[in-house]
Amino acid sequence: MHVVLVHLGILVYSSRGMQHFLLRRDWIGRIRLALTLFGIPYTVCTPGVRSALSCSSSHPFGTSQTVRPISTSYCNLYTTGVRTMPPSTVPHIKSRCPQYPGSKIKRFLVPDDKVGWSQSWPQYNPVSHNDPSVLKKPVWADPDISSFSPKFNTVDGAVDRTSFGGTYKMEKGKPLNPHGRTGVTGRGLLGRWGPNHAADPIVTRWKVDPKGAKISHPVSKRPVMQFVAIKRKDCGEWAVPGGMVDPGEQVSLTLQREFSEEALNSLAAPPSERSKINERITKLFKSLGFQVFKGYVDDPRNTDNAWMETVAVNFHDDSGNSVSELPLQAGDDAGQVQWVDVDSSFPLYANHSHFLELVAKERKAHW
Ligand code: RP5
Repeated sequence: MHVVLVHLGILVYSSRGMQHFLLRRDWIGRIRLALTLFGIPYTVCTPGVRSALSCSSSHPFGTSQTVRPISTSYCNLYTTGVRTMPPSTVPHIKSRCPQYPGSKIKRFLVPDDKVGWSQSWPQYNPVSHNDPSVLKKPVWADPDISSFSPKFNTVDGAVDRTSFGGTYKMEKGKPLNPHGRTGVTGRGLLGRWGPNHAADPIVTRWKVDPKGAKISHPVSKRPVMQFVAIKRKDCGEWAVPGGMVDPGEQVSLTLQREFSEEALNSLAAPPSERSKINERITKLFKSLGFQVFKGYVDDPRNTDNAWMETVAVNFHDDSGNSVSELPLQAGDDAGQVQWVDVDSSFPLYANHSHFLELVAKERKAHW
């Protein structure tokens, strides 16, 4: 856990409405210098064994027209054509996967038309589940709801209990998932009652041929991007290397901490090397990034009373000689790490595909 308060930049708005973290303009030169100074062995992992703890089982109900399924596994693959997922317009899908991840718990199945709390459904009888890892009272988790007095919908001490979606409702003293029913009550695997805040760094580059020319997709004719993906140890799915925002932590710091831990394995490095990695990634992330997404995550761990929210920020190496040369090495929650082509057919954890789609559209890249 890192509780460090830093302020890395100023927020500006581009003419396209994208919120930019304008941190420094001279970052490329500094990164080149840093890359020259600190060399760490480069590792590209090969596909391995998929964990039995899967969070991608299929969903028995259909999906709404606003969601474009690209496989029969609704919980594993889908994209949306909208920038955000406001409550009531796009029903969450992975949050309703029949099997709750990391357990034998079966969710009470919720069809699309019964997701919204405004729909009366007297027969709704969700399963209560609090994972043993949460009940052990680790530092990252709240106590049981009956044994403390959290201040919901506000910043409660160091813990941010506000939602990007606005004020969430309470029922019988527990927060209600703003995206509706999930078939499970309690916290499941999540530490916080209500919103659990994360940050997702989307590090991208152009895919180039040996001569350095951009490679275009044969069908879309658009240039192909690549992003740094990790294979999650908990469920074996590929994902953006994101993580939880620690209490009191600035999102900008979470972005670089999680990237360092999961994609550069900074935690396994000796202290002297770790500080070099931190210095290097700090310089790297003080670049012009843009906020791709801020809001609810359709995470398979979500419950009726606990859910994931994130801020996803894109750091793009347009020239191909800064981020692209980072020495990738899987660490912490990541079993593998590698550059992956940005493509709608590549299945990703939660609604991370949606984030990549937004990046591809912003950069006029293949999707
Ligand atoms: C997702 O879970 C977020 O988008 C983020 O990528 C991730 C954070 O959870 P952990 O990786 O820390 O489990 O909902």
